[in-house]
Amino acid sequence: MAKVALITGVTGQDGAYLSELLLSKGYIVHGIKRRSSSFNTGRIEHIYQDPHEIDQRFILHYGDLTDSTNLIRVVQECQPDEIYNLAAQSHVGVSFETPEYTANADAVGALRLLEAIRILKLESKTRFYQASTSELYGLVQEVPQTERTPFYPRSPYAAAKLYAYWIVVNYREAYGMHCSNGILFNHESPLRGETFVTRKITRAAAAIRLGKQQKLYLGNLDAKRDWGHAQEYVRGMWQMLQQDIPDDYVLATGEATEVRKFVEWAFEDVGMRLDWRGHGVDEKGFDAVTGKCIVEVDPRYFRPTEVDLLIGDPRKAHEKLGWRHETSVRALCREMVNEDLKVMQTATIMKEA
Ligand code: NDP
Ligand code: GDR
Repeated sequence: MAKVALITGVTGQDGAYLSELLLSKGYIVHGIKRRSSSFNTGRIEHIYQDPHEIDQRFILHYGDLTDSTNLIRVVQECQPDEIYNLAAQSHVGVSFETPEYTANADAVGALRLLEAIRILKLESKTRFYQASTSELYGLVQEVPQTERTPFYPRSPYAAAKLYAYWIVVNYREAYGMHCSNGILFNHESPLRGETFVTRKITRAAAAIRLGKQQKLYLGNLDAKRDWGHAQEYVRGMWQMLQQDIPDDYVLATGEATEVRKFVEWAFEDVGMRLDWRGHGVDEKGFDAVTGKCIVEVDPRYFRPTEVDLLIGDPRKAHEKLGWRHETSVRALCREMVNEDLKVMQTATIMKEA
């Protein structure tokens, strides 16, 4: 019998890679997608199966993490062996503008799914993965951060994810459910959402190289992140649910890079060298050959409270899951730039608010 998985957030970066992985392992994969006025399935088009096909193994359901009746019905229909809760309002900056919605989807959404499992009496059948995050660590308490480092969330997003983290631990302890938190550090790819900083940078470098954009406006260039490749991180999610005993795991590379450095690499990868001038809000990056200003700091992208440094210690995942990252952040940047050079040949530039 093929295993059945349900993925929320199936149309997102991780949802797309996880669907591919589970299909390659012979799973039947159900995904929850939101209704949208335009197509939002671009990342999963290549695995989409028409509902009229016989032997359909990839099945999409309309749904939303803010709608419990919908979630209960979808879980009842799929009877999943594994649920991966990846859906979220996942943008930290945007969470300051939509804090209530973020709490509803990211915190209560996780609770709704756990309750759906209980209401349907699937506690002993269904394993649960929660997309927890390094943003839980927030204000630096310890470096590098492990499963035991205290949390100090610094945004409505992180505070919502903190609730989700603890409700998962509580349902594991209270009801003996197989629930695990993956505390994942930033992971990127050519499928990364266009407003997260790495993709914003690689798209802009490609567009500026091709003469389709003049300037890249960014926020805090000093922030440091532990960036890995999303395709490798979804493997870790699956490995967590294959363990006999549920637990919480950090997935990270153990290496942190400044946003400024990532900008330099991306422009280097399109054959441009940056010459930085000024400091803080005045800081600007000039193309060393033409002398044109191509990068500028815009305070609109600063966050009311920032997370300065995230660097993870993935030793527990190495030892217990046998999980390891493979792609270096330098290679990740190059891969994203190369893909964006292809995308940008035909793309129209969308302006970020
Ligand atoms: P994305 O933003 O790419 O994808 C989020 C997904 O959630 C999309 O499919 C989106 O749908 C869906 N979604 C948003 N709100 C709702 C809702 N109310 N109901 C149902 N679906 C909804 O995120 P990633 O793939 O990068 O991340 C996956 C998860 O992992 C998220 O929970 C994120 O917070 C978490 N995480 C991500 C990390 C990273 O570095 N990528 C690191 C640590 C944690 P739509 O396509 O319609 O917008
Ligand atoms: P993050 O990712 O907040 O870590 O959350 P993001 O790429 O948005 O920011 C990383 C760092 O870059 C700084 N920054 C900018 N960020 C954006 N988005 N746009 C800019 O113009 C810009 N300039 C500088 C940010 O201030 C920050 O310090 C991601 C998401 O995927 C979360 O869902 C996930 O939980 C965490 O990673 C781990």
